[in-house]
Amino acid sequence: MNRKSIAVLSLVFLGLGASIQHVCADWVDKTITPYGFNGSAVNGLCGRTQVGVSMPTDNAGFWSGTAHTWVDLNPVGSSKSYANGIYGDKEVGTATFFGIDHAGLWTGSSGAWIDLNPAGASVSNGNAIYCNTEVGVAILPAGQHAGLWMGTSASWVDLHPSGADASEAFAVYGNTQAGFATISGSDHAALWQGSSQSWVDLNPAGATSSYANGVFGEMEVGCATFSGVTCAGLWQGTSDSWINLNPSGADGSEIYGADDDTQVGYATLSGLDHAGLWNGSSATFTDINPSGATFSYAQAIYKAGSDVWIGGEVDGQAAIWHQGSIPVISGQIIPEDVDPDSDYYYSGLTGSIEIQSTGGDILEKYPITLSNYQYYEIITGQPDGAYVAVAKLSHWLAQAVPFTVTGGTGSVSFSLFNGDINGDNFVEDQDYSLLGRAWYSQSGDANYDVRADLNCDGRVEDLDYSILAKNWYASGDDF
Ligand SMILES: [Ca+2]
Ligand SMILES: [Ca+2]
Repeated sequence: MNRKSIAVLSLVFLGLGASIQHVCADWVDKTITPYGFNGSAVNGLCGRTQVGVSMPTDNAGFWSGTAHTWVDLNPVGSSKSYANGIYGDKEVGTATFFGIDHAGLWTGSSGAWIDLNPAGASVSNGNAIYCNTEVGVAILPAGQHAGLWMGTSASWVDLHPSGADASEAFAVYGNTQAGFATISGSDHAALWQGSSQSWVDLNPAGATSSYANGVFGEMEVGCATFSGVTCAGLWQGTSDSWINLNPSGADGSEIYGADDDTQVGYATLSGLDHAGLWNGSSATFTDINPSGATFSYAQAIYKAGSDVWIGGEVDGQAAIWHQGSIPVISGQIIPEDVDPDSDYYYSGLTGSIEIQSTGGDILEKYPITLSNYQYYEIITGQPDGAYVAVAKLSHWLAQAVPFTVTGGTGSVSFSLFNGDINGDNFVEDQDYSLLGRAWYSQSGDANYDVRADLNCDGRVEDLDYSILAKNWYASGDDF
């Protein structure tokens, strides 16, 4: 529901797939750059799910609170992509095809990409989503126009105010859209209610430019520039309602998102941008830049009672903040019989993990990518108590292990039987057939099947057969 910051990417390298936790005031933060990437940013969040981008290849994706839960959304044929907004199970953003940006929509997977580029548009960007409405911008023959969609390219509604030089929508809440329109060469924060005619100019008196980056209920948030200083602020529907939130002593500031009575963004303190939050006045600014971090941005906030989550970035790494501790379940998932010299031995295997009640009801399910030494970490929404965790990796059988969540944390580890080549959670005849089809092949051969290479050494041969024979007719736990 907010605008992506123009952040300077850090060259600081924190380790692939690493989750690093800091404490600042009563806010705990965690960086969540996925395995295989060296930087990332959270652009939006809904509940405990975050959307954003991972670098250096610029892949759109989403997380469920940890590096290990990253799901890559980059569509087939796209050279780069960005996920900018999320609502429920829908993500909105932009993907680049043959050098051209197209706005689009996902529902949880890269294959679910829906291209929203309006007819006649040379370029478009999707910036935010709320319920069934997406907002953004398209470059049309008539110029740069703000607009909204309802899930399809054909649903495009042009919001461009009559007489404006350019416009863009950054945020949506209910039937309200927020962004800016360029009037006589100067960018003015703008508000719409679903049509170009509904446009309201929010530019505060005395401001040389302004942007509405976020909206929640009757409140718009963003920034306005006075005498060269960019100041965080909020509005309630009119330019006269502007409240300047620039903290005392800050060189500048900006707000990107809001939920309930809280606004998030950053303030520039002694030349460095620090993530922060406000509660409606400049004096309420709280600096949540982690101790030891150089710079940070808070992009989005989600509040559910006392459970408050903020998403953004710290030193060029995607980050989440939570008040109090971050509730995690962690441990190891050992895939048995892997060649210790294999690349897979240390990291990169993918699968999923379920948290079940002791009665077998599925409470949470997450995709996972293991990091170094088969470590995983997920954020749990479950209260303290007894549970069962079930882990499954590609050609290993599922294993259920009872465990408890105590004080918001749980620890549970697994050792999975190998040999389920077709992934049906049973080692039997079909797996034997697939092994036979790939028999004596090497990585790169036409008949090589990575699933049949049970010990992950790049060859399908006797050692793989031995593993199959050892676990013949074994079945996994319910999953
Ligand atoms: Ca099988
Ligand atoms: Ca092998």
